[in-house]
Amino acid sequence: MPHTAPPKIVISGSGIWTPPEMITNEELVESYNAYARKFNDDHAAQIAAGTIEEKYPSSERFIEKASGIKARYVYTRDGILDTERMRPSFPERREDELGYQAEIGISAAREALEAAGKTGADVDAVIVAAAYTQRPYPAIAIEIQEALGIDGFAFDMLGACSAATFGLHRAYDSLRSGSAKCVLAVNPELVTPQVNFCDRDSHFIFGDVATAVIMERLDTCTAPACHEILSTKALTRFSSNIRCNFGHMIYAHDVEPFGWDKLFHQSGRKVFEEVSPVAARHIREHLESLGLTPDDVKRFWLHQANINMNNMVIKEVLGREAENDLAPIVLDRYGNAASAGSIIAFHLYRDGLEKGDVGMICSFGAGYSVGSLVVQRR
Ligand code: CO8
Repeated sequence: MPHTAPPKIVISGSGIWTPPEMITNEELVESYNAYARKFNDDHAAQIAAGTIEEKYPSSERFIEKASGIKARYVYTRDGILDTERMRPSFPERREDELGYQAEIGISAAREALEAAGKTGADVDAVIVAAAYTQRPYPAIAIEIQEALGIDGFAFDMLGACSAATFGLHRAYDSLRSGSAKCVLAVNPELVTPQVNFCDRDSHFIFGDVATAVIMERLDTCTAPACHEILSTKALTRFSSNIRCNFGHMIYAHDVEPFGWDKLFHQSGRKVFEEVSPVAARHIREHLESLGLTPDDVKRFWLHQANINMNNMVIKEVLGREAENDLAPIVLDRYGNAASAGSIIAFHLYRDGLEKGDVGMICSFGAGYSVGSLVVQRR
């Protein structure tokens, strides 16, 4: 049998939907502190008796220093800052209306299609990859497929912080094997409904966004510039240090369906200390496997959970501090947008590389999971 080389695969377009509304640290802290004062007043007797823990105030200075986050975009501010509610308000949509995640995913997808010079008719696979899907079925990906007039197949996949990169890995594998010829990968990260805005440790972390990427074979690409995928690499290690226990079993559990553990919760310090070295090692080993050194990489588009974590990872990878544009930061204004962080960074900072320059997209976090793609500007 003659050996045929696998096709070259490229990212030919990317897109983003950024919510029109934003909440600053100042606003979030003001509302949390008002909520905490009222909670302490309402539970003064139990706090004095030691049966309930007092709530301590949140601080803007802490948030910015500990995380690098100054503000976050949100689908809606409605309800989040209301001290009687402390969660966003999303009116339930009818079954014949477009769902929320499909809506934001479609906006990002349209921009990605346009950048790639493609229409829905050119695409034959849709992957929705996110930390959450708002329902198990029908898949959000199939709803997006239908709305954009795409043939072929579509499916949803979860993967927490690495959903987006793992989704791109699946797109790459499908294109290499020939099971698809043009893939739309979408990350509708609508995460604020899962944030515990009553939890001082995590109320400031997350924001909403949707990102999308078009991946295809180089020989079908008509975009003026594209990024060839040189290699993909993934790693997972089980940890409950970032966890959400909400799921379909709750109906049968006879427990409080909206208890604190059913929302996002984590041991942030442990995550920081355990994930950073794993991510740095993964990046070095992935590059080494291609005969590359970290200094060969012109841009790192990293997961956006914490600026100190990104600085630590980059310092460990390079053995020195990085220049400003080597590993762009978007979490100051986007917050942690779950798995979409590295794709936001790629989308906003993909320009400025010369033909032949190498870059790396890398996610790390819940699971634990690390996912990377080494790309080359063409
Ligand atoms: N204001 C003031 N003080 C505070 C606050 C606050 N808001 N929060 C905590 N403190 C206090 C603590 O109580 C503690 O006080 P003490 O010293 O008296 O005990 C002190 O500040 C220090 O606390 P920490 O040690 O926890 O602070 P850190 O410096 O570690 O910062 C972070 C906390 C920012 C959470 C940091 O640990 C971090 O970012 N870690 C990495 C976490 C991470 O990467 N997580 C991944 C998230 S998951 C993901 O990215 C996507 C998948 C899930 C999507 C879910 C969407 C809902």
